[in-house]
Amino acid sequence: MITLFHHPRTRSSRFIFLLEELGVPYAIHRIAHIRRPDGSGGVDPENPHPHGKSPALKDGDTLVFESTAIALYLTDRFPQNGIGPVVGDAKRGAYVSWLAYYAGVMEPAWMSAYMKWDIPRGTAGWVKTDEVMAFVNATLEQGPYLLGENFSAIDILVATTFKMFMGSPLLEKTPLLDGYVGRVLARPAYARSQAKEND
Ligand SMILES: N[C@@H](CCC(=O)N[C@@H](CS)C(=O)NCC(=O)O)C(=O)O
Repeated sequence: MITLFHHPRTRSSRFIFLLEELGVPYAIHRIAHIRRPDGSGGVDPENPHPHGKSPALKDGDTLVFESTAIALYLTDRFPQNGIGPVVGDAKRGAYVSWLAYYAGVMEPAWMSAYMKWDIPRGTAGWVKTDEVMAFVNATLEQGPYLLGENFSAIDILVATTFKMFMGSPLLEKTPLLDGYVGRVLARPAYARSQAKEND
């Protein structure tokens, strides 16, 4: 049995969306509280994440943490709905690259922009958001989704993140991005996930 450790309106919400896409049975274990930037909250001792963060996932006794690892684990474990290219698929390389890029480049890029950290080009392991967006835009111009014709779990991570920031000083709203986010969030699995958000 899959159990998603979830706290409403955090990064774990994306995995309700993914699990709905996969159409497999799962349970949601609500994380009672997480640490908040203002110093409130705290680590829930029942949350198996090593740092008390949201999300975490258990598959029987197997613990999976880190959003991109959870995405890859789930789409490999449940390949039937084709939500992530598996080993042997021509898109597998692009899929794992985008997952790693999301965690290792995109999130640090936006976090450093938000914190106003100046990242000198050429020294950090990531690039600034303008370079990220040039790559994202060029990719989305080729196909409706990041991997081309087919929707995958990387679109869940990226489109839900863009939804949060689009229109703020951190991310300009453009017809291309707006169309992409709208396409991903129009999926019935997203609506079903929203209904379970507060479970
Ligand atoms: N790198 C982690 C980040 C998870 C994360 O930071 N989640 C936030 C909520 S969106 C959290 O649990 N914060 C509480 C804390 O850092 O203790 C992932 O992608 O899964």
